[in-house]
Order: sequence, then C-alpha cells, then structure tokens
Amino acid sequence: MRILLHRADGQTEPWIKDFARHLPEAEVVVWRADEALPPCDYAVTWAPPEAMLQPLAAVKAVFLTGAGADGILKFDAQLPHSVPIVRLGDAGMGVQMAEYVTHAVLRYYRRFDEYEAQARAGQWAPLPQHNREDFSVGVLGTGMLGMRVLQALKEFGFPLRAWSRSAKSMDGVQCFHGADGLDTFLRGSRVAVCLLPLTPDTANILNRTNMCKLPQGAYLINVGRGAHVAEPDLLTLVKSGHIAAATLDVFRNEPLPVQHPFWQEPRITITPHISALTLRRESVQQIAGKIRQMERGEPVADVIDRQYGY
Ligand code: NDP
Ligand code: OXD
Repeated sequence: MRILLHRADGQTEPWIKDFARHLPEAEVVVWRADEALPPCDYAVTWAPPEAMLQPLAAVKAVFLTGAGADGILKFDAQLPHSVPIVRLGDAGMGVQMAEYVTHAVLRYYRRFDEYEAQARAGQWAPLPQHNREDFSVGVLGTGMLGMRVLQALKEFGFPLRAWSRSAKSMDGVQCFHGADGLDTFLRGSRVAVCLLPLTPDTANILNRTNMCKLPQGAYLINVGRGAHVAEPDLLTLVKSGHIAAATLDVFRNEPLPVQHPFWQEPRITITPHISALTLRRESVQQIAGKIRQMERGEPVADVIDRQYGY
C-alpha cells in the first residue's frame, strides 16, 4: 500500500515515522511538484496545491489533516466525486476549541480584557459585573466542534443558543436553523461564536447587515474561517461600539498581513489560527484506522458531503 503525503510546512519526517508505527505495511511517498510519482492508494493532505489534483483524482480516498475541507473543495469541480474526502473526526481538536472559546467568553464576561487595560494604566477600579442572564452565547454551527463548545459552556450557566443548517434539539440550548432562523438567533446572541464550515452559503455571513442584528455591545469570536467575516464591516462596527470586542483566530489572508488595520485595534484580539491545532499522533492513528476500515470494505466516518461542502 502506498500513501501520498503532502505537508505545506514541509515537515514530513515525523508524519512518516508515525505512519510507520500505526500502518507499517504502508510506504509513504512525499509529494514533490517536480518529481514523478508512483501510483498511490491513499493521499494525506489538507489544502493541496492545484498541481496535486491529478494524483488525488486517482486514489481510493483523500484524508485531510484538518476538520475543514474548504482548502481542497475550492477545487471541487476538478476532483471526481467517486474519491471520498475524509476529514479528521475530533482527533483532539474538540477540547482545544472548547478551551479557546470558553476562555474568550469568560474574558469578556468577567471583563478581564478591561482589567488588563486598567492594569497597564495602573488603575485599581472594580467594574460592574455583567448579568449572566444577559450574556447569551450563540454558536453558529453545531457540528463536531460547535457541540463540544456548547457542552463546555453549559458548565457556566450562560443562556445558550445554536444555529445550524438542519433543525436540531438540544437540552438547555435554544436551537435555530436555516436562513429563516438566523435573524432571531442573531438578535438574541450577546456573544456570537462562529464555528461554521466555509461554503458558498456561509461565506461572508458575518457581514454588516447580519452583525448589526447582534445586540448593541455584542462580542464576536471567529474560529471558523476568515472569509465568514466581512473584515472592513467588523472594523467599522468595533469602532462604533456596536461590537464591543472581537477575538479572531482566522483571517481572509493568513498570516494576517502586517499592514492589516486589525493589528492597530486594541478591541480586536488576534491569534494565529491556533484555536484547535492538528495533533499529529492522534491524526495519524485515526487516519491509519480509517484506511484499515476501507481496506476491509467497511464504511468510514467523517466523509465530506460534496453536496453541502462540509
Ligand atoms: P461540522 O461539519 O461537524 O459542523 C458544521 C456545522 O455547521 C453543522 O452544525 C452544520 O449544520 C452547520 N452549517 C453548515 N452549513 C450551514 C449553513 N449554510 N447554515 C447554517 N449552518 C450550517 O464542522 P466542525 O464542527 O468539525 O468544524 C467547523 C469548522 O471549524 C471547520 O469547517 C473549520 O472551518 C473550522 N475549524 C477551525 C479550526 C481552527 O483552528 N480555527 C480548527 C478546526 C476547524 P448541520 O448540523 O445542520 O449539518
Ligand atoms: C482545520 C483547521 O480545519 O485547523 O482543521 O482550521
């Protein structure tokens, strides 16, 4: 069995070692644009270069080393639907995302960001507490990661809301769905957490019109994709105070360019796409297990639905 491995960071050795441990029968071939490849059975990549599409079209399945499939589905038309694209199923990402979002929500709820600023200015001044019942948290996207985040936030007793494509019902969470449910969902969400996949339906969803529907003084946490947010609109709304502050982990252009105005806005917290990192060992173990299932002719979990793009 041969596995074609592509790593944008060029760090292939540790992946090869982990595959040798979990799937010793496989030979791992590293993708290089300028070298002819032997035929491969499976491919492991996340956001492949266009030049890799031809070998990808010839494998039994493409395994993504991430949860989001937008990096490969931008080539949807060039990839045969007969080749399943399989994303990671948690593999240690859920708990990281829960930590990140919980931290950001608590930072705003307990006003730690304001206390940080006060401390820099040498000010000792207790601020009024936010009311928990007014601090509703609305999660856009209730998939693998959104559900894990909601589960973590339940501990703190915030009113919880969720928005998805299909109808859901969850204990202790007010659920909304579809285009018709979006307005009501947004109007009641003091904190909006974006955990949507990037698809033609969700691109730019956090535009001026939709962000204006959030209550005055709302908070935005974007951990989905940069292209969910209309960046100039967010900047305008933060400056006007309609959005009190934002925590952003993902951006239209990554790394965020040095001249980007977000760097100059103290109410925007920037992290470099680290909210839920791919854990190599867990990922290889999971992919090796799925390859074994496929070899036995069994169905595997986490196959991307090409109709919906996630
Ligand atoms: P899932 O595919 O498990 O869940 C996606 C959720 O989004 C589902 O609840 C789905 O609804 C909902 N959804 C999709 N399209 C729409 C739509 N048009 N309208 C309303 N809801 C919609 O994804 P994950 O939870 O695994 O991951 C979500 C995203 O998080 C990834 O696609 C990726 O972009 C991002 N991510 C970011 C990371 C980071 O480090 N910043 C790390 C990992 C992922 P339904 O339930 O009805 O299907
Ligand atoms: C992912 C990501 O999709 O890291 O896994 O963004």
